[in-house]
Amino acid sequence: MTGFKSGFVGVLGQANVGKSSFINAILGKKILIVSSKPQSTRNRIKCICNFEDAQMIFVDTPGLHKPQNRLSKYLSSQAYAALEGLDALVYMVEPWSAVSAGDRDALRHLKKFEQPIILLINKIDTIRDDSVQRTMEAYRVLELFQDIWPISCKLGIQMGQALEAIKNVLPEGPRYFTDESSTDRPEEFVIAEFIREKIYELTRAEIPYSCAVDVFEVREREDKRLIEIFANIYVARDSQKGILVGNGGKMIRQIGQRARREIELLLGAHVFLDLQVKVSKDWNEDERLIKKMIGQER
Ligand SMILES: Nc1nc2c(ncn2[C@@H]2O[C@H](COP(=O)(O)OP(=O)(O)OP(=O)(O)O)[C@@H](O)[C@H]2O)c(=O)[nH]1
Ligand SMILES: [Mg+2]
Repeated sequence: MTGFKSGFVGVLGQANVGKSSFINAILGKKILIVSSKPQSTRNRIKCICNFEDAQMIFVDTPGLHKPQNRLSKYLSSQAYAALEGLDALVYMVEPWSAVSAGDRDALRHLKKFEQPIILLINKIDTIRDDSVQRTMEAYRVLELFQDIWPISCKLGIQMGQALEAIKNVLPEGPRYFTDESSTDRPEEFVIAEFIREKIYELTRAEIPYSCAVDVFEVREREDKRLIEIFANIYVARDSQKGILVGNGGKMIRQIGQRARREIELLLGAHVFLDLQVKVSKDWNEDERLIKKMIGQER
């Protein structure tokens, strides 16, 4: 079809600015995990958005941040690696009135990026003064962006305009993905992510950053309308196992209940979820184990 536009659009920015929230909002459903704690996204994840006149494949990335350990170093490197093969980039910030040191650093990397970049200033619902205008101005003078839009993923402010701005810079191209799926990742991956989201929601301090989830079996029962899911949660130390399991198993039960509800919505079926907590000693400080546990990059 002539005039059909398509392309791969990376979404990059500091940790916690709302990159995954933005993609979920555009998709109109929740595929990506969202958390008030930084470093929730660990992988580059492609999400496919179909429109009558366009197909946009958004590539979610781990938030940029100062690396504190091996795992977070790996995450930052994954974010920059995502720039390869993109047709356009969304760079996302919050309305902080100025360009932060972290953003300056990131934008230096982007000087070499030759495709169009759209700046989205998210969370404008949190602002009462003129910080949005000041943020727009601070970024405009850098002359790096094809377009700049203040938005709120939470309240759905100017999402249509942001989407149109992205579509405008995409080339004409084919529908790269023809099936119904919203992501290039297998179902097991999305399920594991939902479990991880509940760990982020319910635990504190270093616990979320010490967990990795492996969904190793999903089976449909023939006698009942039920999907049985078996997953291991790996922690880095024995003491973390105790915290995650909780008193009399209270914590892990709560994680399981919350995750099960979301997985049922995703799959549209009743779910039995079995979670086991295991220790993989210091996995988040060991590059080989990090790649094994979370590094299924494509
Ligand atoms: N007030 C407000 N909060 C938002 C908005 N968009 C996202 N958030 C919140 O910001 C937090 C971070 O959102 P995420 O989508 O996980 O951010 P992210 O950039 O993907 O984070 P990382 O994957 O850790 O880099 C969550 O608590 C969201 O609910 C918004 O428009 N307004
Ligand atoms: Mg994210």
